[in-house]
Amino acid sequence: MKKLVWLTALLTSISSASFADNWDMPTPYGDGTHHTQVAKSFAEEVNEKSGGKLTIKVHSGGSLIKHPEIHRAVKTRQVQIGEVFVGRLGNIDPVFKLDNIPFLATDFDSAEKLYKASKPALNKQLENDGLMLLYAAPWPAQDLYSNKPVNSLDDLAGLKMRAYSPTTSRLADLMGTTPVNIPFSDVAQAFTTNAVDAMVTSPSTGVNSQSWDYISHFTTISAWIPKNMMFVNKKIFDRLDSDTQKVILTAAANAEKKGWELGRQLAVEHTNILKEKGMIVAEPSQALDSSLREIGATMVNEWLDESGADGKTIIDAYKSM
Ligand code: PCA
Repeated sequence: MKKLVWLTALLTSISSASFADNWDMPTPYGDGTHHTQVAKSFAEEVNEKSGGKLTIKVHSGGSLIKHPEIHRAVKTRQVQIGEVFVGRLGNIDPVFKLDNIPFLATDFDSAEKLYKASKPALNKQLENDGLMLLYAAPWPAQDLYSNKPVNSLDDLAGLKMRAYSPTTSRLADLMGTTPVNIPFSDVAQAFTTNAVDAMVTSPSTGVNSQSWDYISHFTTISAWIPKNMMFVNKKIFDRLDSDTQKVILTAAANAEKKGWELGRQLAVEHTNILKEKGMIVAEPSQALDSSLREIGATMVNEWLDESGADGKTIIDAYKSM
């Protein structure tokens, strides 16, 4: 009898162990970035609430899989779940490019509307690759870093501009600068070795890379509010029992809420840190602002040409909100 009890206990532990899933989650940015903090709290909530059935391990800062490979790694089930910067996928489909179009949605309320308007297309595009969107969270608005005051685009003419997506390369062209693709991890070094002269990114990325050590001027052009998104391989998600699926979806909704709150909060806090650290923070001159807005209008039109009827549906939905 004792043997039977022992055997039953053994079988139970084997079967529950075999039902416990372990997922690896690569993220592109480091632990200091709010996106990684949100990803970690998402994973912790799932690990805690799934009652041991699912454990997600976060591998931040490209430590398991480098940023350009994360989308494919989840698609091919090399890993189960992952995070990417939406605009980076611009060459897969125009809906991803929309995330980096300047002067279309420059404050958080508008950015939330644009997200809502583009979500069906975003979902559809991810589904085409066997992926499912879990949540998306914003960066603070994108501002201009330079080594001199920029009163008009002439002040930037011919400079090397960091780009981080197909859309920002196009922006650099239209600004009369030369785009240079530099991942976040190499930003500080790129400036100190003069591989780039200027960049458009959030105050958070300045703080995360200690921009006051390598650049002096920060102009608050508030050009757009890009996002990172978390997605899971749909087949892998579908294999989970419905309780665990619910746990994931609830944690994703919580993560999205937290991500938007943090984006709004850090936009202010991180700009203040740049000031405190001695960077020269200025609002854009009218000349700079109006020529940037013209470029924005050109880029919206180019995007509409590229994205056709699907793009028009998104922009119409956004404008009617
Ligand atoms: N920081 C990221 C993307 C957008 C942002 O604000 C970066 O510069 O790589």
